[in-house]
Amino acid sequence: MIIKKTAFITSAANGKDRIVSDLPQIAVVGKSNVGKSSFINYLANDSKLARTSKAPGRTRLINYFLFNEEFILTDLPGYGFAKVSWDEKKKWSVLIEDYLNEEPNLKLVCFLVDIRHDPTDDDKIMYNYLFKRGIPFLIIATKADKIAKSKVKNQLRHLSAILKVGMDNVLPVSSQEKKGKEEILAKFDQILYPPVFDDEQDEQ
Ligand SMILES: Nc1nc2c(ncn2[C@@H]2O[C@H](COP(=O)(O)OP(=O)(O)OP(=O)(O)O)[C@@H](O)[C@H]2O)c(=O)[nH]1
Ligand SMILES: [Mg+2]
Repeated sequence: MIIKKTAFITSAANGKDRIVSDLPQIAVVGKSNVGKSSFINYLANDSKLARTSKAPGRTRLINYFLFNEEFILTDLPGYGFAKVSWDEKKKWSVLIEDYLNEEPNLKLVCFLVDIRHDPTDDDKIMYNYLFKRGIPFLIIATKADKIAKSKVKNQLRHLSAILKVGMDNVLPVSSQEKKGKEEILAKFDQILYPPVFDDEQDEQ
């Protein structure tokens, strides 16, 4: 899949602002500052599409982006950011949870974790949630440029063992060095356009 055209659609601060569209959706989740918005910009090849920031807690709404007029990528608020009031945390977690629970066209979650660190307690909550709900997800290990190239494979193996997913489902990415998106876009292709086999032919 080649991304040729992207556009910001809108933001939602609560459930009633969420958009209704027949297009398939792919959500990007992960702790605050893990690199969700940068990842979206890297996929889009547009550093200004989603707002990024050195300070955690930048994305506070659900932001919807149209990709190739084919699917919608959603940038969700990051979780686990300590310097946010309890009320605001509650508001974000309801926003995230309701979206994951209720969005009928959600096809895949890109679950971002920092390649350098073990999953946090909040990551484990998110993992359990996705797993229990049977939402397909892909683990994306961000900031791969921050560790030596020779260590990347070991770290992916380590993350896949902790999260009990096959190595195929843990993909490294560096939005800064612009590396890793081909494998991720190939997964998007697989999910959005699964092969259709003709049953009748099998029976002949
Ligand atoms: N070295 C490096 N830095 C990165 C990479 N991706 C993101 N960053 C940096 O990490 C910081 C956070 O990036 P964001 O994309 O804003 O993170 P986010 O997950 O959207 O954060 P919230 O919106 O606060 O949840 C910024 O300073 C980015 O420049 C990467 O691949 N490599
Ligand atoms: Mg963000």
